[in-house]
Amino acid sequence: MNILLFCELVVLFSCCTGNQKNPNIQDLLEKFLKIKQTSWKHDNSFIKSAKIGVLSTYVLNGTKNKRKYTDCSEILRSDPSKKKHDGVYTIYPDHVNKKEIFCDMTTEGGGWTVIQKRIDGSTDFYRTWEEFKKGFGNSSRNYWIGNDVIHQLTKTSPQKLRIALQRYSGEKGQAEYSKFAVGNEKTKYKLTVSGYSGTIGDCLGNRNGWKFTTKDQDNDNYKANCAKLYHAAWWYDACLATNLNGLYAKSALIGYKYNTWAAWKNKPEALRTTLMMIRPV
Ligand SMILES: [Ca+2]
Repeated sequence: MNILLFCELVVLFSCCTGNQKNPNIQDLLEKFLKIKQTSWKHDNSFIKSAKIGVLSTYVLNGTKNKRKYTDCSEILRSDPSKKKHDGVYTIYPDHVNKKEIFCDMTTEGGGWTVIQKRIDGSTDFYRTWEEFKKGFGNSSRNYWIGNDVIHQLTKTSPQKLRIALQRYSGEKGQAEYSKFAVGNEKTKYKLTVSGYSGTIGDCLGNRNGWKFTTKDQDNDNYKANCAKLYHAAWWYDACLATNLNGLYAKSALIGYKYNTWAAWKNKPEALRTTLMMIRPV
C-alpha cells in the first residue's frame, strides 16, 4: 500500500470509534477502492469478493474515573480486603460532595459508617445548628459527620444504628437499633428509631419523631432550650435520657450535661469513648 493510500485510509478510519462494523466506513471504502483501482490489506479487516466489510479495533485512551462510594459498606463490598482495616476513608454520600469519615471494618463483619466519634476532649461539641448541619471535627479522632449527611445516608436505604460506648472503668457496652433514619432540614432532622437490642439499655426507643435542637435553634418540647441546659445538641424531648454530644468530662463525673447514656448504669455517668455508626440493613 502506498503512503497516500494509507493516509487516506487513516482519514476514513478516524470517523470510526470502538469495535464495530461501520456501514458508513464500508461505503466509503467501497467507493474509494473503486476509484483507486487498488487493493489493500489490514490485519484486523477483511474484504469479501462482492461486498467490502470492515472490522477494525480501536483503543480509547483516557483516565478511568475513580468510583465514588457513598458509605463504608460499599467500600467493603467493593474491596473485601479492607475487612478489619478500621480507619479514615473517603465517601461521597450524595455522589458529588466528598467527606472524610471513619469506617469500622471490624465489628460484626464491618462496613459501618461512623456518624459520631469521641475518644477525647480535644473537640468542642457545643456547636451551632449550622455546624451540626455540615459536620465538624477530625475524622480520625472526634467528629460529628453532619445532619445533612446522616439524612442523605438514611433516606436511600434502610439503616441500622449501632452505639458503642466505653466507661472510664474500661467496661464496654453497645446498643443496636434495627431501624434508624433522620429527616431533612425542613423536618428539623426528625428522628426515627426503633428495634433496640444490646447491653446498655434503651435511651432512644422513645425518641421517635423528636427534632434536633442546638443552642441556637430550639425544637424541643421543654419551655427552655435543652441544648443550652445540657451543653450539647441532640434529639431532645423535655429533655433527655442520653446526651452523647455533651461535655467531655475526662473522668466518670455524674451529670446530664456530660456525654452520657443514663440507662446503662441508671445514672448519667460521663463516658470515655462513644461511637455512633450506621450500616444498611
Ligand atoms: Ca424548648
